[in-house]
Amino acid sequence: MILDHVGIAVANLDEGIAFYKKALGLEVVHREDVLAQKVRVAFLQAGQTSLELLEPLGEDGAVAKFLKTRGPGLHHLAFETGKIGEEMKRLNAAGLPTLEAAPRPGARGHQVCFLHPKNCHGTLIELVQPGHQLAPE
Ligand code: CMX
Repeated sequence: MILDHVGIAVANLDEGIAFYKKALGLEVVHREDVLAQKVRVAFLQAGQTSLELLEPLGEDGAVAKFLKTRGPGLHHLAFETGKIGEEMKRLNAAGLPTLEAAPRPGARGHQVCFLHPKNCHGTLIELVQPGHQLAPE
């Protein structure tokens, strides 16, 4: 699978963006509030992949909890698939349970699911299926 993006939790999105621009010359290519995930995100292109900076919206989302308990830094790795439903079935059958029973909407109109870091050697893994690859109903 192709690495789609690297998720990085930050306390302040604009300060995070300013750092990656100043330090590495990375530019924002997309910004969005993902209310279902309780995050405000910015994607910064980094060659063939991108960084997703994640600032929590509110006190009780997954990223808010991550920042409180672990501080800012690497939050997840996201891999692209054209067949997220099939990949979920394959993973579940292989004893790697996805956190969701079915794909759910994520940033950029993509469908996403997650694997718990405890089952992935300490790293939260996301699968993403770009919206334009969704099969017609
Ligand atoms: N990476 C590595 N370890 C993590 C982690 C992460 N992102 N998030 C939590 N953990 C660790 C905790 O530090 C804790 O470790 P210890 O037991 O050693 O202290 C353990 O996992 C906690 O597990 P839990 O009780 O299940 O924990 P949480 O309530 O913290 O939930 C998780 C963790 C992965 C189930 C939750 O964050 C989740 O559902 N994530 C998926 C959704 C998400 O992250 N959305 C935001 C991104 C959205 C986007 O990309 O747009």
